[in-house]
Amino acid sequence: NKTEQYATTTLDADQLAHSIKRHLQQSLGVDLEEAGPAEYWEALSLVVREQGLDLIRKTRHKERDEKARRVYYLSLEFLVGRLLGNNLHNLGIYHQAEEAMANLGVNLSDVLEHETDPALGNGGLGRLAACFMDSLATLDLPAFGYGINYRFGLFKQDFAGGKQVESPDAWREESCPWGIERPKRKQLIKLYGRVTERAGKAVWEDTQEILGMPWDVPVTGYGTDTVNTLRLWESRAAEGFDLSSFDEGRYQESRSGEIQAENVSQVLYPNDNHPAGKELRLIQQYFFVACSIADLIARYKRENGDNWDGFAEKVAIQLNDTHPAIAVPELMRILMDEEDIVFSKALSICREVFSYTNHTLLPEALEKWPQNLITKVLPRHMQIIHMINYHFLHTEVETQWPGDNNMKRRLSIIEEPERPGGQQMVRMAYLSVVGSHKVNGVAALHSGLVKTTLFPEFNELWPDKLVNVTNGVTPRRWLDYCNPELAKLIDDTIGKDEKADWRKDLSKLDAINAYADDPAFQKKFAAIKHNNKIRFAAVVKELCNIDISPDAIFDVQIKRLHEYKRQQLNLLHIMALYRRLLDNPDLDVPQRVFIFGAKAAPGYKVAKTIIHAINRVAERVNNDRRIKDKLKVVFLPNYRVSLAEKIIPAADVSEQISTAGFEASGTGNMKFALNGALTVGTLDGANVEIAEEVGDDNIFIYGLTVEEVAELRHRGYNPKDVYNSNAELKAVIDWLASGDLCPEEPDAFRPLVDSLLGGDYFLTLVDYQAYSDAHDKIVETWNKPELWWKMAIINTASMGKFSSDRSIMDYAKTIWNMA
Ligand code: 26V
Repeated sequence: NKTEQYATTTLDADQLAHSIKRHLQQSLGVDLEEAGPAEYWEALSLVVREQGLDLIRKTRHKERDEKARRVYYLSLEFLVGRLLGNNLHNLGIYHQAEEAMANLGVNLSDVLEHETDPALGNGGLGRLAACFMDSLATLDLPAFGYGINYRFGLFKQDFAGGKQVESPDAWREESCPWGIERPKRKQLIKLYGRVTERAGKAVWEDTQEILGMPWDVPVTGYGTDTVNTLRLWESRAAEGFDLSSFDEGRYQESRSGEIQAENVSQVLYPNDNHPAGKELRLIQQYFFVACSIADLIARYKRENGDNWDGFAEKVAIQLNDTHPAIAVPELMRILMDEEDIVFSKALSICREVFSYTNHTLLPEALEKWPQNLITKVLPRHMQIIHMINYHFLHTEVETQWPGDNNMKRRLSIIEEPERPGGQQMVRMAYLSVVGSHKVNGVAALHSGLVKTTLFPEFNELWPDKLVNVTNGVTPRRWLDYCNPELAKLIDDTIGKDEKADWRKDLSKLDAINAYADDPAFQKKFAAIKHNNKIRFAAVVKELCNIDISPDAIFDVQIKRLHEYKRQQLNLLHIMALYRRLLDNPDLDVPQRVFIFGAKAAPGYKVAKTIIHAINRVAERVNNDRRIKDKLKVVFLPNYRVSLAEKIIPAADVSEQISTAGFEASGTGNMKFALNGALTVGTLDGANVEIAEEVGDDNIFIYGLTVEEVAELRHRGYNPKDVYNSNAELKAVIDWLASGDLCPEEPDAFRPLVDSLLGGDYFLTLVDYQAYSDAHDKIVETWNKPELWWKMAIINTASMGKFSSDRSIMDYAKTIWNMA
């Protein structure tokens, strides 16, 4: 009987309390009397882990019995966030756990606060991967996530004198009950060495070996028994590692000169949108790719035997950006060198299996590796890349553009040096396109630009290859879990029987549109926002010791710090508002709080300068009694998923103000609108689709469009002209440059001022006036509460499209051929 075999978790509060006590005493060895929230957190996590393991096993059996087609999501980052609360929700035992804890005299929310965020990602790309894992399980799709179990996640951030200071995030040291070591599934992978030919076959030898140990994290789905696996690899020294060099007396040399096995999974690279080009990073990429491909092939063979003809029917591999692109030559190598499959067949298998998601158009973020480095670390793979390139240029490109050598040079996977003596570089994006059957962008606008500006020739060659899948976010974490009062209001309004559950079908929210004008509903909606703001104000008081009023407009910009995201535009405007208040302290304006959260890549000078400047302005503004608390600026240190869960439900205004054409999609924009914040934003990324869904009247769109940006760039633009013609803008930039905000280091903000006046690549100054005008409209709207809450409700009600369930169904249909 199937239903019995795959029965749902049904634990009541008493059973939970019993299991919690058992784990406290028998797994953790603590007495009930001495247990604090940290111990209760661990004990409850162990209870949930048992449930997860039980269901993960059942899911695997079911899939094995059904010989299911699986999708493998390869990503260097999974920014999963705290897991206990989310798992309790998904397993349907949150309230039981609340009751169980209450009976033990403990508050569940205090307990949940004891979990350290697993910060295994930088930002949008890693968080998207986590939302996708949630949706894959919720939709009962057979899936594995593959990544790295970093010892150190993204650095922790502090401020000293307003400047960012980084420290290591040893997140696992606290104890992490979620990962389960699976020695049976360990892998041995090779690096370095050389390729020789024997009997007409390539042999990769004299290699160094590294052991990959998998840690499995169960991924629960909402309202389903499906629990998928996130398999994260940890590197270890293999037995015999370095022995050959040891024998030859080169032990010392190789220990210092080459990468040590244990280092490979130590640290997540913190450079969002800018590749570091380091040998260790390339090895990280290959390490987790090689472990994962070997692992999925072994699974395929266990379930389907040795026949490769069925492989592409059972396996779909999604490359999350180009970071795992080395998977293409790795699978080619296994097929050709180990399985004796000829090149052309191997390539067509790869192309059936792989697809690639592009997450950025920023030229500096597009990965290129020196050919010499790949040859050193992965000599056989470099040969295979050459073979793929040769085939691609001399059959496919040649057929499309006969005799066109210029086209061959432009499309080559190998980029020739511009200057003599320069290096040949491997273009990982081209390798990914050539090795995949589908390539997708992450929002309609972005995918259009992928076709027209990033890969126009590929689009001509393969007109069906480039497609769009607009990003989404999981409504479980980003509404149900983080905003329980709003979730309840929605349930009370549209019903919560299984069919109407917006948690499983977010388009159900549309029914809320009917209440947008309803005064009683507006009142409830506004009261919930107010409560969320009170709770968040307490967080701000605790973390920053700043008092903010829940009656103020909470205006929020939380995302990585990057010039293209234009936190500096927000800053310039805040400085102008402050000056307006100083000029006229009795100005009749609502109170406003501007809230920031952002980490800068440790080596990104201008980004760090912007953080410093915001903090200095905050200090000045927050301590100036003349403006009577009409303006406050808060920069929360160490922005991360668990903070986002507290900020987003409390936001009134969502800042999505990137230079048009630069933000591929954005996903924070979706979370804010879902929680009833109004967006001030440019026509960039998914903002365009959000505006389509909510309607132009319910969003504050301003600024240059993609076409206008291109046109202005083409015409040539001098930021000094804008600076000289806008007195307010000139005044705030001069103030920044004056040293007044940082007397002990008067030139501190020079890098920012120079970036703005000497080029202004991201057109901050050009968009300034339109941005300021948009904010005037925000204030005007705030002063008409019925209008404001109507717009806010329409935003929540119109977010159905932006569920990651819809994104995953799009992938399943158009790319993975699974639904
Ligand atoms: C690039 C690199 C370059 C190598 C060093 C490490 C590293 C780490 C991450 C990245 C990816 C940057 C691209 C990225 O995160 N893109 C974001 O993807 C989001 C999900 O699709 C999207 O919403 C954001 O707009 C986009 O910026």
